[in-house]
Parts: sequence; C-alpha cells; structure tokens
Amino acid sequence: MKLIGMLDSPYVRRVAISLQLLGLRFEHQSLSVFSTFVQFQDINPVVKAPSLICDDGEVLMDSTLILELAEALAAPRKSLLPANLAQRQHALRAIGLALAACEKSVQIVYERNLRPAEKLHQPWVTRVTGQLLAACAGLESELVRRPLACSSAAINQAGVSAAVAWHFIQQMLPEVVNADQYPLLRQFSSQAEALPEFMAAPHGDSTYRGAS
Ligand SMILES: N[C@@H](CCC(=O)N[C@@H](CS)C(=O)NCC(=O)O)C(=O)O
Repeated sequence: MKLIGMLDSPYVRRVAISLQLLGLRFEHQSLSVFSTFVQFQDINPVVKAPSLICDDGEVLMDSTLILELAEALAAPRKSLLPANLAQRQHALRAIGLALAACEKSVQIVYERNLRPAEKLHQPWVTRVTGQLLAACAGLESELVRRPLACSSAAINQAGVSAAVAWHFIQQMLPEVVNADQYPLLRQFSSQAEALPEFMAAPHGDSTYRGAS
C-alpha cells in the first residue's frame, strides 16, 4: 500500500507513524495538496491528504478511516487501541481532542496562508483559536489524569495523535499556543519525537523511507 501526502500534515503523519507501530509495510509519496494539486488529483480527485492506495488499487481517504483499515490488517497481532472498554473510551476522548486540535490549527493556517489579508475574518479566527486552546487544555488535563505510555511497544493511538498534534501546533502556531502552559503535552511530545517511528516520519517535506 502507498500513503500519499506530505508529512507536514498531522493527519498524514499520524498514519505514517501508526502504520510503522502496527508493523505494516508501506510506501510513501510526499505529494502536496497545493503545489502538486493536479498530480494529487490524478490519484484522488477529492485531493485529501492522507490518501491511501490499497494493494488492489482502491483509494481510501481520511486518517481515521485509513487507520481503521490498518488496525484490521494488523489484528490480532497488534493494535494501537486498548482492548479494555474503559481504557478504549479514554483513548477515544484523547484522540478526539487531538484531532480537534489538528483541525482548528489547520483552519488557522489556511486562514493565514490562503486568504488574502484584507479578507481575513477575525471573528472566525478568534472562535477557532478558542476551540484550539480548549482542545489543548483538554489534552493537558487528560495527561494529568491518565499519563500516556511513550515507548514504541506501548504507545497507543491516543499517544500518537496527541504527540503529532502538539508537534504540528508548535511547528506552525507557536505564538498561538504557549507551550509553557502545557508542560505535560510538551514533555510527552519531546519523548515521542525521539521514538524511531516518529523520527522516520519527521514533520516536513521529506519522504518516509523506513524498513518496516
Ligand atoms: N479528517 C481528515 C482531515 C484531512 C485534511 O484536512 N487534510 C488536509 C491536509 S492537512 C487536506 O487534505 N487539505 C486539502 C483540502 O482539504 O482541500 C483526516 O483525518 O484525514
């Protein structure tokens, strides 16, 4: 299977890291939804990153749906979702917060980079910023209540998504989300970024060339 999309997308990155942790082999093509729009369109006319070309050629999109397939492919050998129901519920809450943080930060980045400055709608930016900060605060509280494991063997999807979301926010919007106010997220992210699966898929324009 082949993962399409740039690793500067937190959604592409969570898939690239999760596929490795699940022990699934994949190729990666670092296509941009902006600068290589037409090339992306040839693969997926909807132009959403991540897209996944399955081994039979079918194309999936949306990181959560791609990860649902990945979980099924890795079962019963490995899963990034807790089997215990209460722990699964806690993990899903943290994943939801991380995905909301990604969505709101991407909206701010698009508002800044794609919209002409004179058309920027400040009330919308203010609303989205409040939602982003609420998602980060929610994640920090989750880490206070329930620390997440941070090793290649034990990290789960909540850990992957929280770490990827935090790193993306700090790369793109450090002045919006003050890291000092989220010490546990900051610490968790720096531990996660040192894991081989994270280092093999660094935020940016490089291509994953891992061995798994
Ligand atoms: N919910 C989706 C969000 C994916 C998403 O919005 N990706 C961005 C790149 S970070 C994208 O495809 N942007 C192009 C567009 O939406 O037109 C997921 O989890 O994969």
